[in-house]
Amino acid sequence: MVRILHAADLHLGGPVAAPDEQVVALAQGAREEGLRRLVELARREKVDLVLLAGDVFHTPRPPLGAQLALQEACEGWCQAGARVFIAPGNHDPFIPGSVWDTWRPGQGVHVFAPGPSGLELAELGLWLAGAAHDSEHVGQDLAAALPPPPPGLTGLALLHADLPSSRRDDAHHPYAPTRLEVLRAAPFAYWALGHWHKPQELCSRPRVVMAGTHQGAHLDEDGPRGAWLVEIEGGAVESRLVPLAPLGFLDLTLSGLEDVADPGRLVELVRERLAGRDWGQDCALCLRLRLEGPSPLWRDLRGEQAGEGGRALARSLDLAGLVLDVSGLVPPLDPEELARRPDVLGRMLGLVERLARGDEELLAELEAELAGDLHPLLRELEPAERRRLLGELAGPVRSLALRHLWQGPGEGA
Ligand SMILES: [Mn+2]
Repeated sequence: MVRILHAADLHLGGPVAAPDEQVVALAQGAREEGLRRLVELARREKVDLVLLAGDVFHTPRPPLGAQLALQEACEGWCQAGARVFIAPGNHDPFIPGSVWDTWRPGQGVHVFAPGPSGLELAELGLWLAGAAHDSEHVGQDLAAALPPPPPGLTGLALLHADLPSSRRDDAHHPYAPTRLEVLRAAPFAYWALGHWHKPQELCSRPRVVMAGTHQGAHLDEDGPRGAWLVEIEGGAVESRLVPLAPLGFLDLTLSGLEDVADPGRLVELVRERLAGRDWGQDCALCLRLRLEGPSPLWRDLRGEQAGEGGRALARSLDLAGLVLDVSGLVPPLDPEELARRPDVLGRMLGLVERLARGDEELLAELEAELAGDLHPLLRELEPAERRRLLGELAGPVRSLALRHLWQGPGEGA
């Protein structure tokens, strides 16, 4: 059996955002700590090969610390008995003067150069094909050009490449674009890919795996991140993601909090959503929590109290960092009933309800009032589209009015 560690998009030397000041130090060292964990994992699992599918560095000429970190990792992998293969990507293309151009890797480490090539790993019965990006914008389908395995060897492919995804309909991104059909038709048993930062298996036969980054860069790269352990035995290929990012990001929105009056219940609700996901050992979690809609908790989390509330929630939930967004949290009131009140809040909510209904007269008035201040992009829109967008402001404006103008029962507005 051959055991492989497949990782990509380490972006060494690149930033990791610290959305909360509590995680600044963690974020700074997260990529390199993640790399040390990759070495540990290879040692523990006794892997034969380490495959790094591009964007190992964030830039073609990364800082010295990032270069040393990879050097040390390669020494660690080799000492653990693994051979290391790297196929540079669009962030770290193999160009003159780049780190790959000047680095002299030690024995046991191979960096693919531009131009598809393959090499025989006869003792493992394998053929490994790969190619480096030779610019930041490779328009060629490198996957289609990889040399096939000679008879009798199992083929592996190592590449940084883009595929059409559900998010982006345009298939022609200049990052060695290819298609799943191309990968499926080629004679490789395992495609070790990089480029997308979200880890995912794209196909099971042949096995096509986008490794994902080993450490998310910011809150939008949420969910567990790590590297893939691949086992090849005979014709069978198994792969699983091992989460190991030192800093985990999670983006969570909770609504339907009408009956949540006590903070303990809120903590429970968040815990339920955190459970059931494997973040790996020693993962410091940084959560962005959006609370939305009417809730009695609004009172405890308004204005300056949101700061103290956030710190208390972070402690209760054992989080390394918490970004609490309560801008959508409103008092548990009936806006339509309030809209009938004869005061500022009532008048305001009355206008918001008309806005939400798309009241033509009000929208025309608003457009005239805002004409000089509208963003140029908004000004260029068709009037109907512009009015639709203005109408969408009703929700946020209603939240603002309720949060800031309503003082609570008996206190008036
Ligand atoms: Mn990339």
